[in-house]
Amino acid sequence: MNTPSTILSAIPRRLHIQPNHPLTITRQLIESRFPGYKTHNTLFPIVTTGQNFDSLGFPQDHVGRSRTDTYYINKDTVLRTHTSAHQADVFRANESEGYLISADVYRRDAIDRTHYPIFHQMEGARTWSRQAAEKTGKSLAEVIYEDVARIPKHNIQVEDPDTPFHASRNPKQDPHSVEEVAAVATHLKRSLEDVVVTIFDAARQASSSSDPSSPSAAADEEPLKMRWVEAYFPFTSPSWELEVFWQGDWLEVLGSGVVQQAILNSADVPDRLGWAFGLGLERIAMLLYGIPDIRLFWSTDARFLSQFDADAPLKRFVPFSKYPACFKDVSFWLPAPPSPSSSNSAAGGAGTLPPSSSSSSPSAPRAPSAPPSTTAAAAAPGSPAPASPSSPPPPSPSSSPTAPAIASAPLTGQAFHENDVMEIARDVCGDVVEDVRLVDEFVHPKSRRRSLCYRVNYRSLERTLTNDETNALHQRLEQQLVEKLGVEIR
Ligand code: FA5
Ligand code: MG
Repeated sequence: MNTPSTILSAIPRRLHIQPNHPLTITRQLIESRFPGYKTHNTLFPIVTTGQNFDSLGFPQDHVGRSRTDTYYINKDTVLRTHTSAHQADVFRANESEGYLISADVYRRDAIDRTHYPIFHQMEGARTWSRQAAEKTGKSLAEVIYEDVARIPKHNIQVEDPDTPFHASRNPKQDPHSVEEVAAVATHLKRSLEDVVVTIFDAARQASSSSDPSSPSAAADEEPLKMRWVEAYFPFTSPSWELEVFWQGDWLEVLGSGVVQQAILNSADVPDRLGWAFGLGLERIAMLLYGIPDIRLFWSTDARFLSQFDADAPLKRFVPFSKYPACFKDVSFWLPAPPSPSSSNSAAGGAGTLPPSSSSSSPSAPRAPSAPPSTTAAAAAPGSPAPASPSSPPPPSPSSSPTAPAIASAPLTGQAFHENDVMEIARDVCGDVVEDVRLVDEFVHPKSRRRSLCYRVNYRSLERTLTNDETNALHQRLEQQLVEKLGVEIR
């Protein structure tokens, strides 16, 4: 069990089904674009490792399974890290050709404006039956293209390099023909582009009808830009992510792909094939309303909640204030490796480099400050490695000679991982921590000890913090880092 009480106590909140909550309104708007799809909105968040990982083809040594990334309840059960945990069960129930699952998901992850340890995903899938197609006398691809023609058209230019196959990362699955994959991919991409276009149209309409002097009205007049980027997931091939240009950078909104036939076969629906996606509901709601910070979704402040009404025309979010930020640095020495004889090797020991969030985070790119190349390379919760269209997948962590970093450490609980700092910050400071980032690292030339410096940005969304208050929080944070991680404050 590595799940803090702050996380457990948030489980009953279920923001995505609260009436008039922006996540609920966003969910319903997306659901309206998938008529006939069966919706599941109350699936229980504690699942088995079988559901979350095994059923989806995650290898045993996959970093997504580690305690640094995932909240365990006990050794066989976790807080689901993604809605894909329910794929196999819902495919097996075989109640409809398409389904949508919306749910709270849990991850130990970075802290910034677009990442939060609990967030909400919507999973969608659409499959077609080969037998049913045969009976029509048409090819399966033809049947799928007829369905493509029913998706509303848009005239937005979408960047799509359209390189579906990659020999090792995204091979064509044997049972599928090239034409079938192209048809499934087209249906998938048009369906999801339609979602984003719908969101942007709604946002634009809301802006133009709101007070023109309000800052959020003008802020998002940018034309919509989106692009498809090759991705990797153990449970789809080929796979893509969709990114949207937002506030100066590319924001990843979803992962998707052609469902691994093995999953459908073991769910007793071998006759079916199709696509699946998983999107971040907060990310979409941020685009829709112009909500600037993911912490706001958890606010119980009436100045936030009163701005959303499912029955009224959509209005852009009007930030109710911007309180001052307070930056404080914490520098510490990482603990020495457990045994002195192992100090000549950094591999796997405490005190090795923390992985950068773009290479280890099970999630999306760090906020819009990251360059596009890293945003495109972010790994999936399930991906063993960032996928970049030009490079082969890196070797598995245990065999990598060049990256003896933390991702490869055996899970003894002693190895330092950046996510531990993030979690302690959340635990001590709650939602008044806006952002935590590594700003410096240093290796002592003689002792070879490694020191890290993190910059913590304190800012409440609801009030001005006093100096005494931030000082006290920062001191507690330092204490907890010492107690829980064994570091030495510099
Ligand atoms: C997944 O979770 C896959 N299960 C998606 C999928 C489903 C792929 C079905 C293929 C088929 P990923 O880790 O990229 O992928 O997360 C999906 C989306 O969740 C991201 O694109 C992003 O929009 C959102 N997301 C990820 N991490 C966070 C976070 N910490 N806070 C808020 N949103 C997040
Ligand atoms: Mg991703």
